[in-house]
Order: sequence, then structure tokens, then C-alpha cells
Amino acid sequence: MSSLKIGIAGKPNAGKSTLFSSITGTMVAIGNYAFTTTEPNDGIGFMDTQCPHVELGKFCNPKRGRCENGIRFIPVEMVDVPGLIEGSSEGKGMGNMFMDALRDTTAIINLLNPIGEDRKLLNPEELNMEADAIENEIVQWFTSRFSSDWDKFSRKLSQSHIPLEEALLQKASFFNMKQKDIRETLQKHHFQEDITKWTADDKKEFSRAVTSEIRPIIRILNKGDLIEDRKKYVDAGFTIISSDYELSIERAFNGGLIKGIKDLTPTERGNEKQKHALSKIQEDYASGTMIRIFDVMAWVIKEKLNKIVAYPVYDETKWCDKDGNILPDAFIMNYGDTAEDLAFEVHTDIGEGFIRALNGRTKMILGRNYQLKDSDVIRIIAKTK
Ligand SMILES: Nc1nc2c(ncn2[C@@H]2O[C@H](COP(=O)(O)OP(=O)(O)OP(=O)(O)O)[C@@H](O)[C@H]2O)c(=O)[nH]1
Ligand SMILES: [Mg+2]
Repeated sequence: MSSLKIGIAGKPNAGKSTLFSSITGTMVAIGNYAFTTTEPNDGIGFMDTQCPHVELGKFCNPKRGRCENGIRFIPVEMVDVPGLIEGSSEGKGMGNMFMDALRDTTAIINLLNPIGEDRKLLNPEELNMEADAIENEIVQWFTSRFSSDWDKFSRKLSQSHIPLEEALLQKASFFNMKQKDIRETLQKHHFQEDITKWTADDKKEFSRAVTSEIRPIIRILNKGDLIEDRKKYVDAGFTIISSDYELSIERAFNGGLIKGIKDLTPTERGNEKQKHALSKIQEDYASGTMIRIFDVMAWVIKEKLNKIVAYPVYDETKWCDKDGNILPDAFIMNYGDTAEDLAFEVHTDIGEGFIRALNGRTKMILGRNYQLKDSDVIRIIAKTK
């Protein structure tokens, strides 16, 4: 399995904490002024995916997360950080200490605010320039973390002659990088073999490669509810959300005013004013120019990070565990992971005792090297100790 953590970064006032609050269902400080957030907020958000229970015609019983009308919400770690400004990586604004909270993220959402300092709407070019500035700060911070203690590291390395890949793994261990990630970065770029000779530019280049390829930064435009001509921004390549709508929906759902987080149909409980506000929200989403945050999460995780979801079960016919719970687990795995990897994810003992697996849909026998597909329902048969 892949441990996943999505960071929400961006300029002050972009709506990061509003987004975090809506998706994690936790209360955090939100304010119409810069630097409302002073410390990182950690929480559990969700991505959504079609739940296989629909094929079974029976409801599922998730151990973690939940399911709504066939849409499964799978938990994902999230972190919301204080606002970034130009110079943050050197300690300006809220400083750079909090940037360490991004070190173990798998991807970072760069949340953009379409409203400029003079309260005017920014055009797509201006937004992209702002986004570049934020991303540059993240790369700068990565570079400075990566470059710290370089002399000491260089000295040690020149005495030991360990290979480049190994050296980088050690140097970048702070960022939770895997050997495979480092190998891929090295394959794509041409860094000199002797890391002790790396210049400041080499270090920056490596950091840039990491933040674009291994730990991608994804631009998402917030406050879509304040943009009249959203199509212009969609055409310019922006994905638009509204954290404000997300928070209203989350609250309406908790208050029993709508049928679900995805199904915004009003219940009998709401008053006319609330119903009117909800229908405006529904209309805006129906325009097709704005998407829900759960879909953004699924897109980032599945498309950008190449993850899939697999459902291990004990009974391949009923798709349940020993207690009869249907599809109790949904694991986010890496594309390319095997049935054996899934077994290890369930439990080390199951992985070690792996005999074979069964495909819950086709009932075919699968070997340990079977490559998992998205939404696979898998029974694992293992020797028990
Ligand atoms: N209209 C509208 N307002 C929003 C939206 N998202 C956030 N806001 C407002 O924008 C302001 C800033 O929101 P926060 O969530 O505190 O922003 P932040 O990015 O966490 O700010 P810092 O912690 O200071 O970096 C608040 O007044 C929010 O209510 C949105 O989608 N639409
Ligand atoms: Mg905040």
C-alpha cells in the first residue's frame, strides 16, 4: 500500500483551511485576513470512488470511511499549512518551520485565490504567475533543506564511495523518498555521478524534479463561486472548486438538510432560504465548470499519483470478512502492485504465508505476481502460523 498524504498549500487567504475543514469535518480557524493559520492542521480527508457493492446488490460495511449511494469515501491523510508568500522559504511571513509539515506529503495542492489584493479578479496569467511564485518557494525550501550540511555530507561521501542513488536516498531521507523515486528522477535527468561536485544549480534542479515528478504540486483554483466567467478559466486549464460551497454542503449534510455529501437533494428539514442557497450551489455544479473536492482528490490520487483501490475479502462469493461485513476494507495501492503486495498490506503474516489469491469477480485463481487492477475484489489464501 502506499501511504498517502495530501498537503494544502497556497497564499494566505486562499481558502486552505476552509477546504481542509470541509473535507476533514474538523473545525479549524478560518478568517478573512492573512495568516489566520499559524500552525499546520493534520486530519483525515477522503477521495471518492465507485463502490463494488453496487454490483453485489447489497450494502457494504466499511471499517473506515463510508459509502453513500454506491460512492465510497476512502480516508486519506491531509495537512493544511499556514499561508506561503514570496520569501517564506527564507523565513518571511509565518517562517519556514511549518514547511516541514509538507515533507512527508505525497502531493501538494497549490490552492489559488482568484481575488487579488485590490479585490479585483485576477486573470489566468496573473494566477499562473502567483502559482509559480508559491511553487518556487516550495522548491527553494526543499533545496535549502536538501543542501543543509552539504559539506559534512560531501566529506563523508567522498570517503565512502557509495553510489549516487544510495547517497541521494540518504540525503533526501528527510523527505520520505523511496529508492524507486530517486532512480526514476536520475533516469530522466542527467546529474553528474560525483554528488560531492554538485553545484547549487544541480541541487535546485534535483529539488525541482522531485517536486514536479515525485511529489507533484497541483494547481486548483478556489472561490469558484465568486467567478462569473468560469469558462474562461476552465479554458485556460484551471480546475475550479469552491471551499465555501464544500463547507456549506458539509454543514447542511450534518444538519440533515440534504440527502448526502454528493446527493444535494434537499430533505424536508430545510427552510426556504436554505433550500434556495442549496439550489444555487447545485446549479453552479451543474454548469460543469466547477467540481467537488472529492473528485479532485480522486483525480490527484488516481491520475496524478497512479494509485488504485483494492478490496481484500475473506469470502470471494459474498465479498465479506469472517463476520459477514461486506467489503470492509478499501486499500489505496500503487499501480503495479501485486496480489502478494495486497496480502502484505492486510497483514505481514498473510503476506508471508501467501499461497494464492482469488478474483472476487471472475473467481479465477491468481498467483502472487498478479498485477492488481483498480477496484479489484480479492480473496487471499494464506498459510497461517
Ligand atoms: N466566496 C468564497 N470565500 C471563500 C472560499 N474559501 C474560503 N473563503 C473565504 O476566504 C477567507 C480565507 O479563508 P481561510 O480558509 O482562512 O484561508 P487560508 O488559505 O487558510 O488562509 P491563511 O490561513 O491565512 O493562509 C475566509 O473569509 C473564507 O470564508 C470560497 O470558496 N468562496
Ligand atoms: Mg488557514
